[in-house]
Amino acid sequence: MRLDYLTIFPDYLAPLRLSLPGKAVDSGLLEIHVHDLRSWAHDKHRTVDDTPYGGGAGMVMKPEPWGEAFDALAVEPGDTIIFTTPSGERFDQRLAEDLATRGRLVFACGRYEGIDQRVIDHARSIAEVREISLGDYVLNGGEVAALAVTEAVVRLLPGFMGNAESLVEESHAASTGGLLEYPVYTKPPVWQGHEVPAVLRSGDHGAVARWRHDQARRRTAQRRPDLLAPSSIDDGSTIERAVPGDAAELMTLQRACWVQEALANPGAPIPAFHESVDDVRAWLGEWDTYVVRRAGRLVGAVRGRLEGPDGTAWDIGRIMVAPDLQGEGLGRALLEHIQAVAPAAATSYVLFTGAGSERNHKMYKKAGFRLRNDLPAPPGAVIFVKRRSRG
Ligand code: JD8
Repeated sequence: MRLDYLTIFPDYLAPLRLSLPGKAVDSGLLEIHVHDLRSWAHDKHRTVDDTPYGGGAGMVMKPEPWGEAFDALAVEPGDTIIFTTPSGERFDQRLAEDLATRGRLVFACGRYEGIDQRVIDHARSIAEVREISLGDYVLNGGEVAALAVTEAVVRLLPGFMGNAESLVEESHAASTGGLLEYPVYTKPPVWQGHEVPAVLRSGDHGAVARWRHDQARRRTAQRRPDLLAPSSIDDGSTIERAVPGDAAELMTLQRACWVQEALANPGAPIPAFHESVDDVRAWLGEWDTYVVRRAGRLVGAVRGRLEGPDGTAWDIGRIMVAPDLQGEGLGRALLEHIQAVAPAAATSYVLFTGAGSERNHKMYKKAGFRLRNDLPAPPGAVIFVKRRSRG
């Protein structure tokens, strides 16, 4: 991959030669060229900025030096010009993975109040253009963002990372379902009175993997619920927080879903049958409720809230999947999701279902829930409980 940088502060990009890319250059994996934009400003002061048309504070970068620079760098249609700008598309791992497929990236690092818009418009006529923002905060120029994008892209290049498989387990990597990383530990086993979690020294790889996954989901739920919100269902359906406007569809769906429960549990009272839209709207205000939509149709839902004597039991309920879509894993995904979004205070999960609802029993046991016949349950129902694994 070839990387070119256009900037009025070439020294700002000196780090490129230091860390990661340095080795890649030596191994021929990478070509790095940093160019001073003033090389294409020909007046005595090598001016690259001027006052903004329409007035206002600050200065704008003149178009001519950029145009000449693109010509001098022989930028061509197969190349990608990256303008780092606060008004760009948000940079993330998915975009990094996309840019890592390119042969040449040309970074246009602006300063002042920005670059004359005609430079971007012109660039679109000679190459692929991506306007990229590092994040929702204001920097003084585009160089820092160019450095960050470079590191995130170059480390994905085949043959670059010493141990490629470590890429697999990273935050935001598609392979981890976009979850944040789990906590990591190394020797000594006890430090400053802090012990390494016993499961990590157990040698039980299955238990370690389950612990790490749960830690990653818990961290993500607490720190970045937005990463969880989209969906952990890989068929394009989205899991979203329910809104009052979902009440009517929810009322309809639950009536459809509990018909099977009624058939599987003759004589058992089914509260879901007797709730009006207003009743549903009312309990939406008392429960954290999530709905699954597929092509706009509400096809599944689940709710959760803290209960129990000390408010540490995450009571899960109304797991529902449209009868015509059952058996595709939507129920399992909803059960996983509602556990993941449980607040930190939750130390256990509890739910009940019809005593005769064998298929539900199977799903809950597979998800690590235990049938607790010793606990009081609503008429015709049984209780399932699962301890929440702690670090
Ligand atoms: C390029 C000039 C400064 C920005 C007036 C402050 C990226 N995530 C990001 N935040 N800021 C930038 C960025 C800022 C830049 C330039 C990128 C060129 N500035 C300007 C507009 C307000 N000053 C960025 N990527």
